[in-house]
Amino acid sequence: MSRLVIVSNRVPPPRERGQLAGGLAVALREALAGREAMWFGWSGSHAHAAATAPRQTRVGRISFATIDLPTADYEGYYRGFSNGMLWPLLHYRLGLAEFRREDLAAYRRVNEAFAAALRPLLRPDDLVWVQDYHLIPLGACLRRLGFAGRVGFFLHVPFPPQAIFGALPQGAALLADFDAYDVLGMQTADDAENINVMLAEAGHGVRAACFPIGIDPDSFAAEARTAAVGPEAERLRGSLAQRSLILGVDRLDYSKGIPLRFRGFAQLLKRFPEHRNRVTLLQIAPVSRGDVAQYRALRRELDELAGRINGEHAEFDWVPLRYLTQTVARTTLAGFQRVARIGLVTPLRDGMNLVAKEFVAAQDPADPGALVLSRFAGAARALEGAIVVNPYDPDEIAEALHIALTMPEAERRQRWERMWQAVRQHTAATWAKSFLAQLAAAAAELPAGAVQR
Ligand code: GDG
Repeated sequence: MSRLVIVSNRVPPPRERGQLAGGLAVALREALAGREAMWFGWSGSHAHAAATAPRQTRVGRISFATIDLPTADYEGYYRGFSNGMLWPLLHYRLGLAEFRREDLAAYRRVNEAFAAALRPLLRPDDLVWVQDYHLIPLGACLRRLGFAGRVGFFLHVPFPPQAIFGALPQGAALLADFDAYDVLGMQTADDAENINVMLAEAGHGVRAACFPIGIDPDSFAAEARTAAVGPEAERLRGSLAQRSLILGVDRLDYSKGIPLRFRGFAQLLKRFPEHRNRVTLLQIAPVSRGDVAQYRALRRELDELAGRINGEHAEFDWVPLRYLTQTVARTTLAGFQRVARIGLVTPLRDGMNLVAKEFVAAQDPADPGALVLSRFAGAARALEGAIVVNPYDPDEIAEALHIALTMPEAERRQRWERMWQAVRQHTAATWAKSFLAQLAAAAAELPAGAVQR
Protein backbone atom coordinates (compact mmCIF):
# COMPACT_ATOMS: atom_id res chain seq x y z
CA MET A 1 0.00 0.00 0.00
CA SER A 2 1.33 3.49 -0.84
CA ARG A 3 2.43 5.70 1.99
CA LEU A 4 -0.07 8.39 2.96
CA VAL A 5 1.29 11.91 3.39
CA ILE A 6 -1.06 14.39 5.08
CA VAL A 7 -0.21 18.07 4.83
CA SER A 8 -2.06 20.60 6.97
CA ASN A 9 -1.31 23.97 8.51
CA ARG A 10 -0.82 22.41 11.95
CA VAL A 11 0.07 18.85 12.83
CA PRO A 12 -1.27 17.32 16.04
CA PRO A 13 0.78 18.56 19.02
CA PRO A 14 3.15 15.96 20.56
CA ARG A 15 0.88 15.15 23.52
CA GLU A 16 -1.96 14.16 21.15
CA ARG A 17 0.08 12.06 18.74
CA GLY A 18 -0.27 8.79 20.61
CA GLN A 19 -4.06 8.67 20.37
CA LEU A 20 -4.82 11.35 17.72
CA ALA A 21 -7.35 13.60 19.46
CA GLY A 22 -8.03 16.89 17.55
CA GLY A 23 -10.67 17.42 14.79
CA LEU A 24 -8.80 16.48 11.62
CA ALA A 25 -6.83 13.82 13.47
CA VAL A 26 -10.06 12.12 14.54
CA ALA A 27 -11.35 12.23 10.97
CA LEU A 28 -8.15 10.70 9.65
CA ARG A 29 -7.67 8.16 12.42
CA GLU A 30 -8.89 5.20 10.42
CA ALA A 31 -7.14 6.22 7.23
CA LEU A 32 -3.87 6.50 9.14
CA ALA A 33 -4.28 3.25 11.05
CA GLY A 34 -2.46 0.22 9.76
CA ARG A 35 -0.47 1.96 7.05
CA GLU A 36 2.71 3.89 6.80
CA ALA A 37 2.05 7.60 7.01
CA MET A 38 3.67 10.97 7.37
CA TRP A 39 2.03 14.13 8.65
CA PHE A 40 3.66 17.38 7.60
CA GLY A 41 2.95 20.93 8.72
CA TRP A 42 3.84 23.95 10.83
CA SER A 43 5.37 23.20 14.23
CA GLY A 44 3.64 26.05 16.03
CA SER A 45 7.01 27.74 16.62
CA HIS A 46 8.55 30.77 15.03
CA ALA A 47 11.97 30.77 13.42
CA HIS A 48 14.35 33.69 13.20
CA ALA A 49 15.97 32.62 9.94
CA ALA A 50 13.99 32.04 6.74
CA ALA A 51 13.60 28.31 6.02
CA THR A 52 14.36 25.56 8.49
CA ALA A 53 14.88 21.85 7.93
CA PRO A 54 11.90 19.74 9.02
CA ARG A 55 12.03 18.13 12.43
CA GLN A 56 10.88 14.53 12.37
CA THR A 57 9.56 12.28 15.08
CA ARG A 58 7.91 8.91 14.78
CA VAL A 59 5.00 7.44 16.72
CA GLY A 60 4.28 3.88 15.60
CA ARG A 61 3.94 3.89 11.83
CA ILE A 62 3.27 7.63 11.58
CA SER A 63 6.11 10.07 11.25
CA PHE A 64 5.48 13.71 12.07
CA ALA A 65 7.53 16.30 10.19
CA THR A 66 7.27 19.96 11.13
CA ILE A 67 8.91 23.23 10.17
CA ASP A 68 9.13 26.54 11.99
CA LEU A 69 8.05 29.70 10.19
CA PRO A 70 9.51 33.21 10.37
CA THR A 71 7.15 35.39 12.45
CA ALA A 72 6.53 37.97 9.73
CA ASP A 73 5.70 35.34 7.12
CA TYR A 74 3.42 33.52 9.53
CA GLU A 75 1.50 36.72 10.30
CA GLY A 76 0.89 37.48 6.64
CA TYR A 77 0.15 33.89 5.70
CA TYR A 78 -2.06 32.86 8.63
CA ARG A 79 -3.59 35.92 10.23
CA GLY A 80 -3.46 38.01 7.09
CA PHE A 81 -4.31 36.14 3.92
CA SER A 82 -5.71 32.83 5.26
CA ASN A 83 -7.90 34.14 8.07
CA GLY A 84 -8.25 37.82 7.22
CA MET A 85 -9.03 37.37 3.53
CA LEU A 86 -9.76 33.78 2.44
CA TRP A 87 -11.85 32.73 5.44
CA PRO A 88 -14.41 35.57 5.10
CA LEU A 89 -14.38 35.35 1.28
CA LEU A 90 -15.05 31.61 1.26
CA HIS A 91 -17.83 32.16 3.83
CA TYR A 92 -19.55 34.74 1.60
CA ARG A 93 -18.57 37.65 3.88
CA LEU A 94 -16.82 40.09 1.56
CA GLY A 95 -17.48 42.98 3.91
CA LEU A 96 -15.21 41.42 6.52
CA ALA A 97 -12.37 40.54 4.14
CA GLU A 98 -9.15 42.51 4.24
CA PHE A 99 -6.74 42.16 1.37
CA ARG A 100 -3.10 43.21 1.46
CA ARG A 101 -0.61 42.33 -1.23
CA GLU A 102 2.08 41.69 1.41
CA ASP A 103 -0.18 39.07 3.00
CA LEU A 104 -0.70 37.29 -0.30
CA ALA A 105 3.07 37.35 -0.89
CA ALA A 106 3.64 35.82 2.56
CA TYR A 107 0.96 33.20 1.85
CA ARG A 108 2.76 32.18 -1.33
CA ARG A 109 6.18 32.24 0.41
CA VAL A 110 4.95 29.95 3.17
CA ASN A 111 3.42 27.53 0.67
CA GLU A 112 6.74 27.49 -1.20
CA ALA A 113 8.63 26.92 2.06
CA PHE A 114 6.27 24.01 2.90
CA ALA A 115 6.89 22.51 -0.55
CA ALA A 116 10.67 22.98 -0.39
CA ALA A 117 10.87 21.27 2.99
CA LEU A 118 8.45 18.48 2.02
CA ARG A 119 9.79 17.67 -1.45
CA PRO A 120 12.97 15.85 -0.34
CA LEU A 121 10.90 13.68 2.02
CA LEU A 122 8.56 12.44 -0.73
CA ARG A 123 8.71 9.12 -2.56
CA PRO A 124 7.32 8.80 -6.08
CA ASP A 125 4.42 6.54 -5.13
CA ASP A 126 3.27 8.49 -2.04
CA LEU A 127 -0.34 9.63 -1.80
CA VAL A 128 -0.10 13.28 -0.79
CA TRP A 129 -3.28 14.76 0.70
CA VAL A 130 -3.30 18.53 1.26
CA GLN A 131 -5.85 19.94 3.72
CA ASP A 132 -7.72 23.23 3.50
CA TYR A 133 -7.54 26.84 2.39
CA HIS A 134 -4.20 27.68 3.97
CA LEU A 135 -2.44 25.48 1.44
CA ILE A 136 -4.21 25.91 -1.93
CA PRO A 137 -0.95 26.65 -3.87
CA LEU A 138 0.99 23.78 -2.30
CA GLY A 139 0.29 21.25 -5.06
CA ALA A 140 1.50 23.66 -7.75
CA CYS A 141 4.62 24.43 -5.67
CA LEU A 142 5.39 20.69 -5.44
CA ARG A 143 4.92 20.28 -9.20
CA ARG A 144 7.37 23.10 -9.85
CA LEU A 145 9.86 21.23 -7.70
CA GLY A 146 9.44 18.20 -9.94
CA PHE A 147 7.07 16.02 -7.89
CA ALA A 148 5.00 13.98 -10.34
CA GLY A 149 3.23 11.67 -7.87
CA ARG A 150 -0.38 11.82 -6.74
CA VAL A 151 -1.51 14.92 -4.88
CA GLY A 152 -5.06 15.60 -3.72
CA PHE A 153 -6.68 18.58 -2.00
CA PHE A 154 -9.71 18.82 0.29
CA LEU A 155 -11.41 22.11 1.16
CA HIS A 156 -13.08 21.98 4.58
CA VAL A 157 -14.93 25.28 4.12
CA PRO A 158 -17.49 26.36 1.49
CA PHE A 159 -16.58 27.50 -2.01
CA PRO A 160 -18.64 30.54 -3.08
CA PRO A 161 -19.95 31.35 -6.55
CA GLN A 162 -18.00 33.40 -9.09
CA ALA A 163 -19.75 36.65 -8.11
CA ILE A 164 -18.05 36.44 -4.72
CA PHE A 165 -14.82 34.63 -5.51
CA GLY A 166 -14.27 37.10 -8.35
CA ALA A 167 -13.68 39.84 -5.79
CA LEU A 168 -10.41 38.24 -4.70
CA PRO A 169 -7.47 40.17 -6.13
CA GLN A 170 -5.28 37.81 -8.16
CA GLY A 171 -7.99 35.19 -7.73
CA ALA A 172 -7.35 33.79 -11.21
CA ALA A 173 -3.87 32.67 -10.14
CA LEU A 174 -5.25 31.00 -7.02
CA LEU A 175 -7.89 29.22 -9.11
CA ALA A 176 -5.15 28.04 -11.47
CA ASP A 177 -3.31 26.52 -8.50
CA PHE A 178 -6.13 23.97 -8.11
CA ASP A 179 -5.17 22.52 -11.49
CA ALA A 180 -2.08 20.86 -9.98
CA TYR A 181 -4.23 18.37 -8.02
CA ASP A 182 -5.27 14.92 -9.18
CA VAL A 183 -8.31 14.91 -6.90
CA LEU A 184 -10.12 18.01 -5.69
CA GLY A 185 -12.61 17.49 -2.87
CA MET A 186 -15.41 19.77 -1.61
CA GLN A 187 -17.91 19.27 1.21
CA THR A 188 -21.12 19.56 -0.83
CA ALA A 189 -22.40 19.33 -4.39
CA ASP A 190 -23.07 23.10 -4.35
CA ASP A 191 -19.45 23.87 -3.50
CA ALA A 192 -18.24 21.52 -6.23
CA GLU A 193 -20.63 23.11 -8.71
CA ASN A 194 -19.44 26.63 -7.80
CA ILE A 195 -15.77 25.89 -8.34
CA ASN A 196 -16.34 23.67 -11.39
CA VAL A 197 -18.13 26.45 -13.26
CA MET A 198 -15.13 28.69 -12.68
CA LEU A 199 -12.54 26.02 -13.50
CA ALA A 200 -14.33 25.25 -16.77
CA GLU A 201 -14.61 28.90 -17.75
CA ALA A 202 -10.94 29.46 -17.07
CA GLY A 203 -10.02 26.41 -19.18
CA HIS A 204 -8.54 24.34 -16.35
CA GLY A 205 -8.77 20.55 -16.63
CA VAL A 206 -9.34 19.57 -12.99
CA ARG A 207 -12.90 19.06 -11.64
CA ALA A 208 -14.01 18.97 -8.03
CA ALA A 209 -16.12 16.18 -6.56
CA CYS A 210 -18.04 16.13 -3.30
CA PHE A 211 -16.79 14.16 -0.26
CA PRO A 212 -18.96 15.07 2.75
CA ILE A 213 -16.97 14.79 5.97
CA GLY A 214 -18.45 13.13 9.04
CA ILE A 215 -17.67 11.92 12.54
CA ASP A 216 -17.07 8.54 14.15
CA PRO A 217 -20.73 8.11 15.18
CA ASP A 218 -20.52 4.94 17.26
CA SER A 219 -17.60 6.10 19.38
CA PHE A 220 -19.19 9.55 19.90
CA ALA A 221 -22.47 7.90 20.91
CA ALA A 222 -20.64 5.66 23.37
CA GLU A 223 -18.77 8.64 24.81
CA ALA A 224 -22.03 10.55 25.24
CA ARG A 225 -23.75 7.61 26.97
CA THR A 226 -20.96 7.34 29.52
CA ALA A 227 -20.51 11.08 30.02
CA ALA A 228 -24.25 11.70 30.44
CA VAL A 229 -24.14 9.90 33.81
CA GLY A 230 -20.79 11.47 34.76
CA PRO A 231 -20.28 14.24 37.35
CA GLU A 232 -20.34 17.24 34.95
CA ALA A 233 -23.57 16.17 33.25
CA GLU A 234 -25.11 15.54 36.68
CA ARG A 235 -24.14 19.02 37.81
CA LEU A 236 -25.58 20.50 34.64
CA ARG A 237 -28.85 18.60 35.08
CA GLY A 238 -29.07 19.64 38.69
CA SER A 239 -28.54 23.30 37.79
CA LEU A 240 -31.29 23.19 35.17
CA ALA A 241 -33.90 22.18 37.75
CA GLN A 242 -36.21 20.47 35.20
CA ARG A 243 -35.85 23.22 32.60
CA SER A 244 -35.21 22.19 28.99
CA LEU A 245 -31.67 22.73 27.78
CA ILE A 246 -30.95 24.34 24.41
CA LEU A 247 -27.29 23.84 23.53
CA GLY A 248 -25.01 25.71 21.13
CA VAL A 249 -21.37 24.67 20.60
CA ASP A 250 -19.13 26.59 18.22
CA ARG A 251 -15.70 28.09 17.93
CA LEU A 252 -16.21 31.80 18.57
CA ASP A 253 -16.38 32.65 14.86
CA TYR A 254 -18.54 35.11 12.93
CA SER A 255 -19.42 32.39 10.41
CA LYS A 256 -21.33 30.56 13.14
CA GLY A 257 -24.15 33.10 13.45
CA ILE A 258 -24.02 33.35 17.25
CA PRO A 259 -25.34 36.95 17.64
CA LEU A 260 -28.41 36.23 15.50
CA ARG A 261 -28.88 32.98 17.43
CA PHE A 262 -28.94 34.94 20.71
CA ARG A 263 -31.48 37.30 19.18
CA GLY A 264 -33.54 34.31 18.07
CA PHE A 265 -33.53 33.01 21.63
CA ALA A 266 -34.58 36.43 22.93
CA GLN A 267 -37.44 36.41 20.42
CA LEU A 268 -38.54 33.02 21.73
CA LEU A 269 -38.81 34.46 25.24
CA LYS A 270 -40.73 37.49 23.98
CA ARG A 271 -43.10 35.86 21.55
CA PHE A 272 -43.67 32.54 23.30
CA PRO A 273 -43.81 33.54 26.98
CA GLU A 274 -44.92 30.05 27.99
CA HIS A 275 -41.23 29.08 27.76
CA ARG A 276 -40.06 31.76 30.18
CA ASN A 277 -38.33 30.22 33.16
CA ARG A 278 -38.71 26.80 31.49
CA VAL A 279 -35.72 26.85 29.12
CA THR A 280 -32.02 27.63 29.37
CA LEU A 281 -29.69 28.29 26.46
CA LEU A 282 -26.14 27.14 27.12
CA GLN A 283 -23.74 28.51 24.52
CA ILE A 284 -20.22 27.10 24.58
CA ALA A 285 -17.99 29.20 22.33
CA PRO A 286 -14.26 28.72 22.92
CA VAL A 287 -12.28 31.74 21.78
CA SER A 288 -10.60 31.19 18.45
CA ARG A 289 -8.25 33.43 16.42
CA GLY A 290 -8.42 35.97 19.23
CA ASP A 291 -5.59 37.93 17.60
CA VAL A 292 -7.66 38.78 14.50
CA ALA A 293 -9.58 42.09 14.80
CA GLN A 294 -12.95 40.79 13.54
CA TYR A 295 -12.90 38.06 16.17
CA ARG A 296 -12.24 40.52 18.97
CA ALA A 297 -15.13 42.65 17.73
CA LEU A 298 -17.42 39.61 17.71
CA ARG A 299 -16.45 38.80 21.26
CA ARG A 300 -17.32 42.30 22.42
CA GLU A 301 -20.64 42.12 20.59
CA LEU A 302 -21.54 38.82 22.25
CA ASP A 303 -20.49 39.98 25.71
CA GLU A 304 -22.82 42.94 25.36
CA LEU A 305 -25.68 41.00 23.81
CA ALA A 306 -25.57 38.22 26.41
CA GLY A 307 -25.58 40.82 29.17
CA ARG A 308 -28.49 42.67 27.63
CA ILE A 309 -30.63 39.56 27.05
CA ASN A 310 -30.07 38.33 30.58
CA GLY A 311 -30.68 41.80 32.00
CA GLU A 312 -33.95 42.03 30.17
CA HIS A 313 -35.31 38.49 30.66
CA ALA A 314 -33.72 36.97 33.76
CA GLU A 315 -35.78 36.37 36.86
CA PHE A 316 -34.39 36.19 40.37
CA ASP A 317 -34.19 32.39 40.16
CA TRP A 318 -33.42 31.99 36.43
CA VAL A 319 -30.68 33.16 34.06
CA PRO A 320 -31.92 32.35 30.54
CA LEU A 321 -28.58 32.47 28.73
CA ARG A 322 -25.34 30.90 29.93
CA TYR A 323 -22.41 31.86 27.79
CA LEU A 324 -18.93 30.32 28.13
CA THR A 325 -15.85 31.24 26.11
CA GLN A 326 -13.60 28.57 27.62
CA THR A 327 -12.95 25.23 25.96
CA VAL A 328 -14.88 22.31 27.42
CA ALA A 329 -13.42 18.78 27.41
CA ARG A 330 -14.68 16.69 24.50
CA THR A 331 -16.23 13.98 26.69
CA THR A 332 -18.01 16.57 28.83
CA LEU A 333 -19.41 18.12 25.65
CA ALA A 334 -20.69 14.76 24.47
CA GLY A 335 -22.51 14.32 27.79
CA PHE A 336 -24.00 17.83 27.57
CA GLN A 337 -25.25 17.09 24.04
CA ARG A 338 -27.18 14.11 25.44
CA VAL A 339 -28.65 16.18 28.26
CA ALA A 340 -29.85 18.83 25.76
CA ARG A 341 -33.45 18.84 24.55
CA ILE A 342 -32.45 20.96 21.52
CA GLY A 343 -29.24 21.30 19.52
CA LEU A 344 -29.09 24.82 18.10
CA VAL A 345 -26.75 25.09 15.09
CA THR A 346 -27.24 28.26 13.08
CA PRO A 347 -24.13 29.14 11.05
CA LEU A 348 -24.52 31.79 8.36
CA ARG A 349 -22.28 29.53 6.23
CA ASP A 350 -20.46 26.35 7.15
CA GLY A 351 -18.57 23.79 5.09
CA MET A 352 -20.22 20.91 6.92
CA ASN A 353 -20.61 21.51 10.70
CA LEU A 354 -19.64 18.51 12.73
CA VAL A 355 -21.40 19.74 15.87
CA ALA A 356 -24.75 19.00 14.19
CA LYS A 357 -23.68 15.42 13.52
CA GLU A 358 -22.25 15.04 17.03
CA PHE A 359 -25.54 16.23 18.53
CA VAL A 360 -27.42 13.54 16.62
CA ALA A 361 -24.94 10.84 17.64
CA ALA A 362 -25.16 11.86 21.30
CA GLN A 363 -28.95 11.45 21.66
CA ASP A 364 -30.78 8.79 23.60
CA PRO A 365 -32.66 6.84 20.86
CA ALA A 366 -35.60 6.27 23.22
CA ASP A 367 -36.06 9.98 23.95
CA PRO A 368 -33.98 12.02 21.50
CA GLY A 369 -33.69 15.79 21.37
CA ALA A 370 -34.47 17.86 18.27
CA LEU A 371 -31.96 19.63 16.04
CA VAL A 372 -32.52 23.18 14.80
CA LEU A 373 -30.16 23.60 11.87
CA SER A 374 -29.21 26.37 9.47
CA ARG A 375 -29.93 25.69 5.83
CA PHE A 376 -26.51 27.18 5.07
CA ALA A 377 -24.55 24.45 6.84
CA GLY A 378 -23.27 21.68 4.58
CA ALA A 379 -24.80 19.28 7.09
CA ALA A 380 -28.32 20.47 6.18
CA ARG A 381 -28.08 18.58 2.89
CA ALA A 382 -27.94 15.27 4.69
CA LEU A 383 -29.84 15.86 7.94
CA GLU A 384 -33.38 15.95 6.63
CA GLY A 385 -34.89 15.25 10.01
CA ALA A 386 -33.65 18.58 11.37
CA ILE A 387 -35.85 21.66 11.76
CA VAL A 388 -34.17 23.75 9.08
CA VAL A 389 -34.03 27.53 9.50
CA ASN A 390 -32.79 30.65 7.77
CA PRO A 391 -30.26 31.85 10.37
CA TYR A 392 -30.60 35.47 9.28
CA ASP A 393 -34.12 35.64 10.70
CA PRO A 394 -34.28 35.65 14.52
CA ASP A 395 -38.06 35.21 14.36
CA GLU A 396 -37.67 32.05 12.31
CA ILE A 397 -35.16 30.77 14.86
CA ALA A 398 -37.66 31.54 17.64
CA GLU A 399 -40.45 29.70 15.79
CA ALA A 400 -38.20 26.69 15.18
CA LEU A 401 -37.27 26.60 18.88
CA HIS A 402 -40.95 26.71 19.80
CA ILE A 403 -41.70 23.82 17.41
CA ALA A 404 -38.77 21.85 18.84
CA LEU A 405 -39.78 22.51 22.45
CA THR A 406 -43.34 21.34 21.85
CA MET A 407 -42.59 18.45 19.49
CA PRO A 408 -44.27 15.16 20.46
CA GLU A 409 -41.93 12.33 21.39
CA ALA A 410 -43.00 10.15 18.45
CA GLU A 411 -42.06 12.84 15.95
CA ARG A 412 -38.73 13.47 17.69
CA ARG A 413 -37.93 9.79 17.48
CA GLN A 414 -38.90 9.54 13.84
CA ARG A 415 -36.86 12.61 12.84
CA TRP A 416 -33.89 11.49 14.88
CA GLU A 417 -33.93 8.04 13.26
CA ARG A 418 -33.59 9.61 9.80
CA MET A 419 -30.74 11.84 10.96
CA TRP A 420 -28.94 8.97 12.66
CA GLN A 421 -29.05 6.93 9.43
CA ALA A 422 -27.49 9.87 7.59
CA VAL A 423 -24.79 10.40 10.24
CA ARG A 424 -23.88 6.74 10.00
CA GLN A 425 -23.81 6.81 6.22
CA HIS A 426 -21.25 9.59 5.80
CA THR A 427 -18.65 9.18 8.52
CA ALA A 428 -15.08 10.31 8.98
CA ALA A 429 -13.98 6.89 7.82
CA THR A 430 -16.06 6.86 4.62
CA TRP A 431 -14.88 10.39 3.85
CA ALA A 432 -11.20 9.51 4.03
CA LYS A 433 -11.67 6.14 2.37
CA SER A 434 -13.54 7.47 -0.65
CA PHE A 435 -11.13 10.38 -1.13
CA LEU A 436 -8.08 8.16 -0.90
CA ALA A 437 -9.58 5.54 -3.22
CA GLN A 438 -9.97 8.23 -5.88
CA LEU A 439 -6.50 9.55 -5.27
CA ALA A 440 -5.00 6.07 -5.47
CA ALA A 441 -6.84 5.49 -8.74
CA ALA A 442 -5.49 8.70 -10.26
CA ALA A 443 -2.24 7.12 -11.38
CA ALA A 444 -4.01 4.10 -12.76
CA GLU A 445 -5.72 6.36 -15.26
CA LEU A 446 -2.43 7.19 -16.96
CA PRO A 447 -2.02 5.15 -20.14
CA ALA A 448 0.47 2.30 -19.82
CA GLY A 449 4.00 3.43 -20.46
CA ALA A 450 3.09 7.10 -20.09
CA VAL A 451 5.67 9.26 -18.39
CA GLN A 452 4.17 10.87 -15.32
CA ARG A 453 4.04 14.65 -15.65
C1 GDG B 1 -14.16 23.33 9.85
C2 GDG B 1 -15.29 23.86 8.97
C3 GDG B 1 -16.21 21.53 8.83
C4 GDG B 1 -16.12 22.96 19.66
N1 GDG B 1 -16.01 23.54 20.87
C5 GDG B 1 -15.31 22.69 21.62
C6 GDG B 1 -15.00 21.56 20.84
N2 GDG B 1 -15.50 21.77 19.64
C7 GDG B 1 -15.41 20.79 18.54
C8 GDG B 1 -16.77 20.31 18.08
C9 GDG B 1 -16.44 19.83 16.68
C10 GDG B 1 -15.34 20.79 16.23
O1 GDG B 1 -14.81 21.38 17.41
C11 GDG B 1 -15.88 21.91 15.35
O2 GDG B 1 -16.13 21.40 14.09
P1 GDG B 1 -17.15 22.13 13.09
O3 GDG B 1 -17.29 21.26 11.91
O4 GDG B 1 -18.44 22.35 13.80
O5 GDG B 1 -16.54 23.57 12.75
P2 GDG B 1 -15.07 24.20 12.37
O6 GDG B 1 -14.16 24.20 13.54
O7 GDG B 1 -15.36 25.53 11.80
O8 GDG B 1 -14.48 23.21 11.24
C12 GDG B 1 -16.55 22.99 9.14
C13 GDG B 1 -14.99 21.08 9.61
O9 GDG B 1 -13.88 21.97 9.41
C14 GDG B 1 -14.55 19.69 9.19
O10 GDG B 1 -14.31 19.62 7.80
O11 GDG B 1 -17.33 20.75 9.21
O12 GDG B 1 -17.58 23.43 8.28
O13 GDG B 1 -15.59 25.22 9.24
O14 GDG B 1 -15.93 18.54 16.68
O15 GDG B 1 -17.23 19.31 18.95
N3 GDG B 1 -14.31 20.51 21.30
C15 GDG B 1 -13.90 20.55 22.59
N4 GDG B 1 -14.16 21.62 23.42
C16 GDG B 1 -14.87 22.68 22.98
O16 GDG B 1 -15.11 23.63 23.75
N5 GDG B 1 -13.21 19.50 23.08
